[in-house]
Amino acid sequence: MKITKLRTEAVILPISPPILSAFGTLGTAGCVLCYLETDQGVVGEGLVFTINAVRLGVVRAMVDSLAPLVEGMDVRLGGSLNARAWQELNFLGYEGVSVVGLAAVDNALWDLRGKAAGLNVAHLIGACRAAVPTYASGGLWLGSSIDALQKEAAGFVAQGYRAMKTRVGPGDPRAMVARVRAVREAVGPDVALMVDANQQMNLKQAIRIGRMLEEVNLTWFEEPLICHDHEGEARLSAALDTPIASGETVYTHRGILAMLQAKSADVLMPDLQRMGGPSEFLKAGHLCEAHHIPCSSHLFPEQTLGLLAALPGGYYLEYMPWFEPIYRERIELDAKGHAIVPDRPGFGFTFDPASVARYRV
Ligand code: SMN
Ligand code: MG
Repeated sequence: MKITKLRTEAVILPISPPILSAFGTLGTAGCVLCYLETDQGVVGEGLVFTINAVRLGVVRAMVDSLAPLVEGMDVRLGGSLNARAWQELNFLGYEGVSVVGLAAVDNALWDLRGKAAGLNVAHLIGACRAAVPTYASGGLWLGSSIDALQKEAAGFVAQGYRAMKTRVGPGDPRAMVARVRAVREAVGPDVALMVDANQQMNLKQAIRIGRMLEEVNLTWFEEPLICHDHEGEARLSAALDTPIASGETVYTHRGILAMLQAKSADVLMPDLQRMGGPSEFLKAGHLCEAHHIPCSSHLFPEQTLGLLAALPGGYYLEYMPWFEPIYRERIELDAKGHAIVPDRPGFGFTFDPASVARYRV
Protein backbone atom coordinates (compact mmCIF):
# COMPACT_ATOMS: atom_id res chain seq x y z
CA MET A 1 0.00 0.00 0.00
CA LYS A 2 1.40 3.38 -1.04
CA ILE A 3 0.59 6.84 0.29
CA THR A 4 -0.51 8.93 -2.67
CA LYS A 5 -1.36 12.23 -1.03
CA LEU A 6 -1.14 14.24 2.19
CA ARG A 7 -4.15 16.53 2.52
CA THR A 8 -5.07 18.98 5.30
CA GLU A 9 -8.18 20.80 6.45
CA ALA A 10 -8.61 23.40 9.21
CA VAL A 11 -11.56 23.50 11.60
CA ILE A 12 -12.33 25.75 14.56
CA LEU A 13 -14.23 23.99 17.34
CA PRO A 14 -16.04 26.08 19.97
CA ILE A 15 -15.19 25.49 23.62
CA SER A 16 -18.50 26.42 25.14
CA PRO A 17 -18.79 28.11 27.53
CA PRO A 18 -15.25 29.56 27.23
CA ILE A 19 -12.86 28.39 29.93
CA LEU A 20 -10.92 30.57 32.33
CA SER A 21 -7.49 28.98 32.73
CA ALA A 22 -4.08 30.12 33.87
CA PHE A 23 -3.26 30.61 30.17
CA GLY A 24 -6.15 33.05 29.75
CA THR A 25 -9.59 32.49 28.28
CA LEU A 26 -9.92 29.45 26.03
CA GLY A 27 -12.77 29.91 23.57
CA THR A 28 -11.91 27.62 20.68
CA ALA A 29 -9.70 24.75 19.62
CA GLY A 30 -8.39 25.34 16.10
CA CYS A 31 -7.44 21.99 14.56
CA VAL A 32 -5.42 20.98 11.55
CA LEU A 33 -6.75 17.66 10.25
CA CYS A 34 -4.23 15.59 8.34
CA TYR A 35 -5.32 12.89 5.88
CA LEU A 36 -2.95 10.38 4.30
CA GLU A 37 -4.61 8.93 1.20
CA THR A 38 -3.44 5.66 -0.34
CA ASP A 39 -3.65 3.81 -3.63
CA GLN A 40 -6.00 1.29 -1.97
CA GLY A 41 -8.58 3.76 -0.75
CA VAL A 42 -7.62 3.45 2.95
CA VAL A 43 -7.13 6.88 4.58
CA GLY A 44 -5.15 7.61 7.74
CA GLU A 45 -6.38 10.53 9.87
CA GLY A 46 -4.50 12.70 12.35
CA LEU A 47 -5.07 15.97 14.16
CA VAL A 48 -3.12 18.69 15.96
CA PHE A 49 -4.50 21.89 17.44
CA THR A 50 -3.85 25.39 18.70
CA ILE A 51 -5.71 27.07 21.55
CA ASN A 52 -8.01 29.87 20.28
CA ALA A 53 -6.85 28.89 16.76
CA VAL A 54 -3.82 31.15 17.22
CA ARG A 55 -1.39 30.67 14.27
CA LEU A 56 -3.52 27.85 12.89
CA GLY A 57 -2.33 28.80 9.39
CA VAL A 58 1.32 28.43 10.44
CA VAL A 59 0.66 24.94 11.81
CA ARG A 60 -1.24 23.95 8.68
CA ALA A 61 1.58 25.21 6.45
CA MET A 62 4.05 23.17 8.53
CA VAL A 63 1.97 19.99 8.13
CA ASP A 64 1.57 20.62 4.38
CA SER A 65 5.32 21.16 4.06
CA LEU A 66 5.95 17.58 5.24
CA ALA A 67 4.04 16.05 2.30
CA PRO A 68 7.23 15.12 0.40
CA LEU A 69 8.29 12.93 3.36
CA VAL A 70 5.27 10.64 2.99
CA GLU A 71 3.91 10.93 -0.54
CA GLY A 72 5.00 7.87 -2.48
CA MET A 73 5.88 6.02 0.75
CA ASP A 74 5.22 2.28 1.13
CA VAL A 75 3.15 2.11 4.36
CA ARG A 76 5.24 -0.90 5.51
CA LEU A 77 8.27 1.40 5.55
CA GLY A 78 6.51 4.06 7.62
CA GLY A 79 9.36 4.20 10.13
CA SER A 80 11.32 6.14 7.56
CA LEU A 81 9.07 9.18 8.22
CA ASN A 82 10.66 9.85 11.57
CA ALA A 83 14.16 8.97 10.44
CA ARG A 84 13.92 11.49 7.59
CA ALA A 85 12.00 14.10 9.57
CA TRP A 86 14.64 14.38 12.28
CA GLN A 87 17.27 15.04 9.64
CA GLU A 88 15.15 17.65 7.85
CA LEU A 89 13.88 19.41 10.98
CA ASN A 90 17.36 19.88 12.38
CA PHE A 91 17.61 23.41 11.00
CA LEU A 92 14.20 24.61 12.31
CA GLY A 93 14.64 22.74 15.58
CA TYR A 94 13.16 19.85 17.53
CA GLU A 95 10.58 21.89 19.43
CA GLY A 96 7.58 24.03 18.57
CA VAL A 97 5.83 24.13 15.24
CA SER A 98 8.18 21.72 13.48
CA VAL A 99 7.42 18.95 15.98
CA VAL A 100 3.68 19.76 16.03
CA GLY A 101 3.66 19.44 12.23
CA LEU A 102 5.38 16.07 12.42
CA ALA A 103 2.85 14.94 15.05
CA ALA A 104 -0.07 15.46 12.65
CA VAL A 105 1.59 13.27 10.02
CA ASP A 106 2.76 10.58 12.44
CA ASN A 107 -0.75 10.44 13.98
CA ALA A 108 -2.25 9.84 10.56
CA LEU A 109 0.41 7.27 9.72
CA TRP A 110 -0.31 5.20 12.85
CA ASP A 111 -4.03 5.39 12.15
CA LEU A 112 -3.31 4.21 8.60
CA ARG A 113 -1.12 1.32 9.81
CA GLY A 114 -3.92 0.10 12.04
CA LYS A 115 -6.55 0.45 9.32
CA ALA A 116 -4.29 -1.32 6.79
CA ALA A 117 -3.87 -4.23 9.24
CA GLY A 118 -7.53 -4.22 10.28
CA LEU A 119 -6.47 -3.75 13.92
CA ASN A 120 -6.85 -1.10 16.58
CA VAL A 121 -3.49 0.60 17.16
CA ALA A 122 -3.44 -0.83 20.71
CA HIS A 123 -3.84 -4.37 19.34
CA LEU A 124 -1.37 -3.75 16.53
CA ILE A 125 1.28 -2.87 19.12
CA GLY A 126 0.09 -5.51 21.60
CA ALA A 127 -2.25 -4.19 24.27
CA CYS A 128 -1.56 -4.72 27.99
CA ARG A 129 -5.16 -3.96 28.96
CA ALA A 130 -8.63 -3.74 27.44
CA ALA A 131 -9.45 -0.43 29.12
CA VAL A 132 -7.43 2.46 30.54
CA PRO A 133 -8.17 4.43 33.73
CA THR A 134 -9.28 7.90 32.76
CA TYR A 135 -10.12 11.18 34.45
CA ALA A 136 -12.58 13.88 33.49
CA SER A 137 -10.62 17.01 32.64
CA GLY A 138 -13.15 19.15 30.81
CA GLY A 139 -14.45 21.02 33.82
CA LEU A 140 -13.75 22.26 37.36
CA TRP A 141 -12.02 25.36 35.91
CA LEU A 142 -10.93 28.54 37.68
CA GLY A 143 -14.03 30.56 36.77
CA SER A 144 -16.49 28.27 38.63
CA SER A 145 -17.90 29.17 42.04
CA ILE A 146 -17.56 26.59 44.83
CA ASP A 147 -21.19 25.64 44.36
CA ALA A 148 -20.70 25.17 40.61
CA LEU A 149 -17.52 23.14 41.24
CA GLN A 150 -19.41 20.76 43.51
CA LYS A 151 -22.26 20.34 41.01
CA GLU A 152 -19.85 19.72 38.14
CA ALA A 153 -17.86 17.20 40.19
CA ALA A 154 -21.03 15.31 41.15
CA GLY A 155 -22.04 15.41 37.48
CA PHE A 156 -18.81 13.68 36.44
CA VAL A 157 -19.45 10.93 39.00
CA ALA A 158 -23.00 10.55 37.64
CA GLN A 159 -21.53 10.12 34.14
CA GLY A 160 -19.44 7.20 35.40
CA TYR A 161 -16.05 8.83 35.96
CA ARG A 162 -14.02 7.60 38.91
CA ALA A 163 -11.38 10.33 38.60
CA MET A 164 -11.29 14.03 37.76
CA LYS A 165 -9.00 17.04 37.71
CA THR A 166 -9.57 20.55 39.00
CA ARG A 167 -7.41 23.66 38.56
CA VAL A 168 -5.95 26.12 41.01
CA GLY A 169 -4.92 29.63 40.11
CA PRO A 170 -3.29 32.69 41.60
CA GLY A 171 -4.64 34.13 44.83
CA ASP A 172 -4.96 33.33 48.50
CA PRO A 173 -3.71 29.78 49.17
CA ARG A 174 -6.50 29.25 51.73
CA ALA A 175 -9.16 30.04 49.14
CA MET A 176 -7.37 27.78 46.67
CA VAL A 177 -7.29 24.88 49.11
CA ALA A 178 -10.93 25.47 50.09
CA ARG A 179 -11.96 24.98 46.43
CA VAL A 180 -10.11 21.67 46.20
CA ARG A 181 -11.57 20.52 49.52
CA ALA A 182 -15.05 21.37 48.24
CA VAL A 183 -14.51 19.11 45.23
CA ARG A 184 -13.26 16.30 47.47
CA GLU A 185 -16.36 16.73 49.67
CA ALA A 186 -18.63 16.53 46.62
CA VAL A 187 -17.13 13.28 45.27
CA GLY A 188 -16.28 11.47 48.51
CA PRO A 189 -13.07 9.67 49.43
CA ASP A 190 -13.06 6.98 46.72
CA VAL A 191 -12.90 9.11 43.58
CA ALA A 192 -9.39 9.96 42.39
CA LEU A 193 -8.75 13.71 42.38
CA MET A 194 -5.98 15.61 40.61
CA VAL A 195 -5.06 19.31 40.84
CA ASP A 196 -3.37 21.29 38.05
CA ALA A 197 -1.59 24.57 38.86
CA ASN A 198 -0.44 25.27 35.27
CA GLN A 199 3.03 26.49 36.26
CA GLN A 200 1.81 29.43 38.32
CA MET A 201 3.75 28.85 41.57
CA ASN A 202 7.29 29.26 42.80
CA LEU A 203 8.94 26.47 44.79
CA LYS A 204 8.12 27.88 48.23
CA GLN A 205 4.48 28.48 47.35
CA ALA A 206 4.19 25.02 45.83
CA ILE A 207 5.64 23.31 48.91
CA ARG A 208 3.39 25.29 51.21
CA ILE A 209 0.23 24.70 49.19
CA GLY A 210 1.21 21.10 48.52
CA ARG A 211 1.45 20.53 52.29
CA MET A 212 -1.95 22.15 52.82
CA LEU A 213 -3.36 19.78 50.19
CA GLU A 214 -1.87 16.55 51.60
CA GLU A 215 -5.02 15.82 53.63
CA VAL A 216 -7.16 15.95 50.46
CA ASN A 217 -5.40 12.77 49.27
CA LEU A 218 -4.70 13.89 45.72
CA THR A 219 -3.72 11.39 43.06
CA TRP A 220 -1.34 14.09 41.84
CA PHE A 221 -0.42 17.78 42.01
CA GLU A 222 0.30 18.87 38.43
CA GLU A 223 2.78 21.40 37.02
CA PRO A 224 3.08 23.63 40.07
CA LEU A 225 6.32 25.18 38.75
CA ILE A 226 7.45 26.67 35.46
CA CYS A 227 8.03 23.77 33.11
CA HIS A 228 11.75 24.43 32.63
CA ASP A 229 12.60 24.09 36.34
CA HIS A 230 13.27 20.37 36.53
CA GLU A 231 15.51 20.82 39.55
CA GLY A 232 12.76 22.73 41.40
CA GLU A 233 10.23 20.04 40.51
CA ALA A 234 12.60 17.40 41.88
CA ARG A 235 12.91 19.29 45.17
CA LEU A 236 9.13 19.68 45.32
CA SER A 237 8.60 15.99 44.64
CA ALA A 238 11.04 15.12 47.42
CA ALA A 239 9.33 17.52 49.85
CA LEU A 240 5.77 16.20 49.43
CA ASP A 241 4.03 12.85 49.87
CA THR A 242 1.54 13.81 47.13
CA PRO A 243 2.85 12.70 43.72
CA ILE A 244 3.94 15.50 41.35
CA ALA A 245 2.79 15.17 37.73
CA SER A 246 4.43 17.07 34.91
CA GLY A 247 5.67 16.79 31.34
CA GLU A 248 2.86 18.18 29.15
CA THR A 249 4.99 21.12 28.05
CA VAL A 250 8.23 19.39 26.95
CA TYR A 251 8.97 18.23 23.42
CA THR A 252 9.87 14.77 22.11
CA HIS A 253 11.16 11.79 24.07
CA ARG A 254 14.29 13.78 24.79
CA GLY A 255 12.30 16.30 26.84
CA ILE A 256 10.78 13.43 28.80
CA LEU A 257 14.20 11.80 29.24
CA ALA A 258 15.62 15.02 30.71
CA MET A 259 12.75 15.11 33.23
CA LEU A 260 13.28 11.47 34.18
CA GLN A 261 17.01 11.99 34.64
CA ALA A 262 16.33 15.00 36.86
CA LYS A 263 13.75 12.98 38.89
CA SER A 264 11.47 15.96 38.36
CA ALA A 265 8.11 14.20 38.67
CA ASP A 266 6.41 11.10 40.05
CA VAL A 267 4.05 10.85 37.05
CA LEU A 268 4.85 11.98 33.51
CA MET A 269 2.15 13.07 31.10
CA PRO A 270 3.54 13.52 27.58
CA ASP A 271 1.43 15.52 25.15
CA LEU A 272 0.94 13.71 21.84
CA GLN A 273 1.58 16.75 19.64
CA ARG A 274 4.52 18.03 21.65
CA MET A 275 6.02 14.55 21.48
CA GLY A 276 5.80 14.65 17.68
CA GLY A 277 3.20 11.88 17.38
CA PRO A 278 2.71 8.29 18.54
CA SER A 279 6.21 7.08 17.56
CA GLU A 280 7.79 9.51 20.00
CA PHE A 281 4.98 9.12 22.56
CA LEU A 282 5.69 5.39 22.73
CA LYS A 283 9.42 6.05 23.12
CA ALA A 284 8.62 8.46 25.97
CA GLY A 285 6.40 5.78 27.54
CA HIS A 286 9.14 3.16 27.35
CA LEU A 287 11.61 5.57 28.93
CA CYS A 288 9.14 6.13 31.77
CA GLU A 289 8.89 2.38 32.27
CA ALA A 290 12.68 2.09 32.39
CA HIS A 291 12.70 4.77 35.10
CA HIS A 292 9.77 3.18 37.02
CA ILE A 293 7.57 6.24 36.47
CA PRO A 294 3.92 5.87 35.38
CA CYS A 295 3.10 7.38 31.99
CA SER A 296 -0.14 9.34 31.73
CA SER A 297 -1.25 11.52 28.80
CA HIS A 298 -2.12 15.12 28.00
CA LEU A 299 -5.17 15.90 25.80
CA PHE A 300 -5.80 13.88 22.56
CA PRO A 301 -7.77 11.10 24.29
CA GLU A 302 -8.97 9.59 20.99
CA GLN A 303 -5.37 8.75 20.02
CA THR A 304 -3.60 8.27 23.33
CA LEU A 305 -6.18 5.76 24.60
CA GLY A 306 -4.71 3.04 22.37
CA LEU A 307 -1.14 4.08 23.13
CA LEU A 308 -1.59 3.98 26.92
CA ALA A 309 -3.32 0.61 26.58
CA ALA A 310 -0.19 -0.70 24.86
CA LEU A 311 2.35 0.67 27.36
CA PRO A 312 3.12 -1.61 30.34
CA GLY A 313 3.44 1.51 32.52
CA GLY A 314 0.42 3.24 30.99
CA TYR A 315 -1.48 5.26 33.60
CA TYR A 316 -4.40 7.74 33.52
CA LEU A 317 -5.82 8.95 30.20
CA GLU A 318 -6.75 12.64 30.32
CA TYR A 319 -10.29 12.78 29.00
CA MET A 320 -10.81 16.20 27.40
CA PRO A 321 -13.96 16.50 25.25
CA TRP A 322 -12.75 19.34 23.00
CA PHE A 323 -12.30 17.24 19.85
CA GLU A 324 -15.48 15.15 20.24
CA PRO A 325 -17.64 17.27 17.88
CA ILE A 326 -15.76 16.14 14.76
CA TYR A 327 -15.60 12.40 15.55
CA ARG A 328 -18.25 9.86 14.61
CA GLU A 329 -17.48 7.70 17.64
CA ARG A 330 -17.22 8.52 21.36
CA ILE A 331 -14.98 7.12 24.07
CA GLU A 332 -16.99 4.77 26.28
CA LEU A 333 -16.42 3.97 29.95
CA ASP A 334 -16.69 0.55 31.58
CA ALA A 335 -18.24 -0.06 35.02
CA LYS A 336 -14.97 0.92 36.70
CA GLY A 337 -14.91 4.25 34.88
CA HIS A 338 -12.08 3.11 32.60
CA ALA A 339 -11.98 4.11 28.92
CA ILE A 340 -12.60 1.07 26.73
CA VAL A 341 -10.17 0.42 23.87
CA PRO A 342 -12.39 0.10 20.81
CA ASP A 343 -12.18 -2.91 18.50
CA ARG A 344 -12.31 -0.61 15.49
CA PRO A 345 -9.19 -0.37 13.28
CA GLY A 346 -6.67 2.47 13.47
CA PHE A 347 -7.25 4.63 16.51
CA GLY A 348 -10.90 3.73 16.20
CA PHE A 349 -12.13 7.32 16.04
CA THR A 350 -12.88 8.73 12.59
CA PHE A 351 -13.67 12.23 11.36
CA ASP A 352 -17.34 12.76 10.52
CA PRO A 353 -17.33 14.66 7.18
CA ALA A 354 -20.60 16.47 7.96
CA SER A 355 -19.25 17.78 11.28
CA VAL A 356 -15.92 18.68 9.72
CA ALA A 357 -17.79 20.67 7.06
CA ARG A 358 -19.74 22.51 9.78
CA TYR A 359 -16.57 23.75 11.50
CA ARG A 360 -14.27 24.08 8.47
CA VAL A 361 -12.52 27.42 7.91
C1 SMN B 1 -4.49 22.41 30.15
C2 SMN B 1 -4.19 22.04 28.90
C3 SMN B 1 -4.60 22.83 27.83
C4 SMN B 1 -5.28 23.98 28.07
C5 SMN B 1 -5.56 24.34 29.35
C6 SMN B 1 -5.16 23.57 30.40
C7 SMN B 1 -4.04 21.64 31.35
C8 SMN B 1 -4.28 20.16 31.32
O1 SMN B 1 -2.71 21.88 31.62
O2 SMN B 1 -3.41 19.47 31.78
O3 SMN B 1 -5.34 19.75 30.90
MG1 MG C 1 -1.91 20.39 32.88
